Amino acid sequence: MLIRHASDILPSEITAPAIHAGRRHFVRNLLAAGAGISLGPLASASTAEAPPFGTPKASPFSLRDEKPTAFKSITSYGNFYEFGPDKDSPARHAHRLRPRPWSVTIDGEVKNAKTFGIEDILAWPALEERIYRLRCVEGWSAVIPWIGFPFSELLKRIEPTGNAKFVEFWSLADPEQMPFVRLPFLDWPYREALRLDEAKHPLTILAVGMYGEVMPKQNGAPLRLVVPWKYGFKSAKSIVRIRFVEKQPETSWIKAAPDEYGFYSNVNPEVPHKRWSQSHERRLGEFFKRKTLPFNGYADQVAGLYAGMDLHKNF
Ligand SMILES: Nc1nc2c(c(=O)[nH]1)N[C@H]1C(S)=C(S)[C@@H](COP(=O)(O)O)O[C@H]1N2
Ligand SMILES: [Mo]
Repeated sequence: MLIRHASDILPSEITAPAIHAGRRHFVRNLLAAGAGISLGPLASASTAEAPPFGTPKASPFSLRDEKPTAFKSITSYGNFYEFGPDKDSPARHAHRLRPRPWSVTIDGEVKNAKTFGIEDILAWPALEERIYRLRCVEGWSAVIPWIGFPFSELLKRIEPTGNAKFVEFWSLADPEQMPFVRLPFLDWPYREALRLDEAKHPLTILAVGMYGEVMPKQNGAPLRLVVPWKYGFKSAKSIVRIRFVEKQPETSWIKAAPDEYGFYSNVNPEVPHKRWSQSHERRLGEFFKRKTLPFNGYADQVAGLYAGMDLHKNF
């Protein structure tokens, strides 16, 4: 008989019933979305359908000892400036987003520019659940069970040219769906970027869901970036374009305030934001602050990407 120790059990297994029910919900929503049908709330858990692409695999990169933040917290508090400037704006207004039909164009320094329908992407076989810390530049944090693909899955289907050194991520900017892109608050469309080696790092994922569910609109449906060692704003939501480029690109936040937002934006408790300290963070739903960890706790895996760089200058 196989006896497992508590430390061998993934958090996702501990929350198995909820996640399992959620997965059925996820799959059901995907099927409905693919067929262009909008469904009401789940009538009963017994309406389970067979997954069209397999169940997300638990990932060895998942956190094991930290409890996921409440789904309610992470879907009701956040930033998505296309829907307004307040922390509750995304939850209030993102219902206007239409995540189907949806396509993502891959272009720039690639040998084979391509446009993928979201259904194509959802059919990629490497779907995983990844439980990651998220640290926002404003000082709050969360632990989120994402569902997604390593960015390298895209690279299996796209061949960058030798000139590709950086990758840009462009969010949708449709004033019909996103009322605040009519205002010049940021340089729209929202654009973020990574160095190619950062994008290729196995921790970098393209997420299509969370908590066993299809991605909520306010969290960046149907496809968003997640880079767990960087501040949350690097993870562009509702992506429509991924562009490989040669030179380090401008990003929406650097354009807005170049002395406050650097290109790297690696979580760093030692480098304060221009207007506040980054030494501590408050986990959504908790009262006491905790210490912020270098690279958000992922230093063992990613510090090598920045060997020899002055992280005070390259913030
Ligand atoms: N397109 C777009 N993506 C975005 C943002 C945004 O305003 N627009 N906000 C960023 C910021 S500041 C954070 S902290 C995270 C928040 O993600 P969450 O709401 O899923 O926690 O999304 C990031 N991605
Ligand atoms: Mo943020």
